[in-house]
Amino acid sequence: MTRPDVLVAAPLPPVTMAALDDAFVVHRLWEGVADDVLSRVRGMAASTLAGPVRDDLFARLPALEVIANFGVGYDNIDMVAAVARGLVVTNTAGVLDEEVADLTIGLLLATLRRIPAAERFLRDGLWRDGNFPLSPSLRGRRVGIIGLGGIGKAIARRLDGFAVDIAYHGRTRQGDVGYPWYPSVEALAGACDVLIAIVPGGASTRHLVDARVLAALGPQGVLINVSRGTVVDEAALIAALQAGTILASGLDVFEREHDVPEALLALDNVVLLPHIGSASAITRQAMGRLMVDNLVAWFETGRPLTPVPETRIMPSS
Ligand code: A2R
Repeated sequence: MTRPDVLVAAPLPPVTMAALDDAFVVHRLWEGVADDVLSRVRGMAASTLAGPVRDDLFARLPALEVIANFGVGYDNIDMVAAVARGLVVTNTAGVLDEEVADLTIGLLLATLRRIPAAERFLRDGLWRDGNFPLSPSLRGRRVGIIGLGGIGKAIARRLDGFAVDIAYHGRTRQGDVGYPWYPSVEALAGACDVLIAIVPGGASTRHLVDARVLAALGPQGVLINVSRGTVVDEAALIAALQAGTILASGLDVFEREHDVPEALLALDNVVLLPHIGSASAITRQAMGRLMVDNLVAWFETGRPLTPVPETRIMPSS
């Protein structure tokens, strides 16, 4: 069988690029690809890291059948256009849940116990002159998870071990989940003093955490965002942090990556990370493997392993 032509949107880990090169005739978009070559492309490896995949690109790819995304979130892909063109889209659901959940707990504790500030204090030689100020605590807190999906549940499993109360919000109450459900983010915020956002990005979750939610969270409230920057109204968050109407925030994602507002950088009640939720070597390797396997499964069997719900393709069993 001739190897299908696959377009790669942006550089991926070397082991993933090697696997793509083994299975397909690979074209690297960032190196420039002629239109007659693009017209042969049947598959695409996309990634959140590569920026948006829009209809103007699809228009140059008339033979495109499948987009395999490197990442579980696929808000980088114009799904309306993809569905209209009958494209199959896959993500890397499942293989990064535990890694992102680990990072979330690390960010939560770093924010509450002020771990980065404490380390700076020691490195700056200030310990000789006195002890680091007492920090807030996770003890006695109630944690609200916005989006109790694969990653949200992995976070909840960890939090069970920390002896804190847990509640959640999603569009629907989950029958098999014992944690209390709240029908709105604002109601959840009113009942909790930690909020963790782990929903998909895109239009339906844009500014789900806004000024009203932050006001409901209250002056002892802590917001952790490990989902997408668009989920939080960043201007409202900055205002709340500056005014002290919430206590602190830990952010792994931002509205405009990689452009973090100066106003956030100037605050000392935030912990800011450069979108590293899934960014360990082993997990990025697993994501790359699943992305390649999805392309291979599509071309060999017409049944990808982890299609996203919008494409209505049954996964292979
Ligand atoms: O709403 P539900 O009951 O379908 O629950 C899903 C929830 N969710 C939402 N909650 C409130 N408003 C929305 N508009 C909304 N849309 C979805 O988010 C579900 O509990 C959760 C998503 O779960 P999974 O599909 O299993 O996603 P996973 O793997 O946990 O990843 C979540 C996101 C990714 O899309 C990336 O943006 C980020 O985490 O890494």
